[in-house]
Amino acid sequence: MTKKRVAIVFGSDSDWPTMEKCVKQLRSFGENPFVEVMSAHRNPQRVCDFATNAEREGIVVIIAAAGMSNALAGAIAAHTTLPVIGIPLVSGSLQGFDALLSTVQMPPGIPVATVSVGDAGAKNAALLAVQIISRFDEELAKKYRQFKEDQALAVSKRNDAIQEKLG
Ligand code: RP5
Repeated sequence: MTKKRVAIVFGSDSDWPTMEKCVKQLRSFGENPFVEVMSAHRNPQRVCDFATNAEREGIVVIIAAAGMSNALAGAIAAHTTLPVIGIPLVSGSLQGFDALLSTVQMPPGIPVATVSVGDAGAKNAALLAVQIISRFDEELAKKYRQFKEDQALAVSKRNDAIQEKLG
């Protein structure tokens, strides 16, 4: 396992079923992420301390996820110069639409790279973090190229199965 270059933080332990997928995807590339539950609304001081110190601790990319009114990604971006990837999570009566808007609609000057809502976003956030780190880690870049090739092959195999059914 490599040193912790990616931090994955999320607003509640209730987000874990989705965020576990993000952790697993990163681990599949040999990354060993820092993981912590923290909430911009419920324990804001911890969020501020984490974001302020992350770069000094060796973190390169921060993935921040929350449901409902997702302030986590934006609050972290306010306190760091590291790239922040935001995942809007499905939670509450609006099922992630609220989190999507609050994550993606950052004011100019404070970017948050927002990925899809929910499980797809959790997976894509991990892949995006890998792509960023790959720019200065050739071993990781090789793994990512392989991942893309495997994915393309899987699609082609699925197409073969459909073509067979068609006769
Ligand atoms: C958000 O509120 C969390 O990220 C979670 O998605 C949602 C509900 O949190 P809990 O009430 O389940 O702790 O801040």
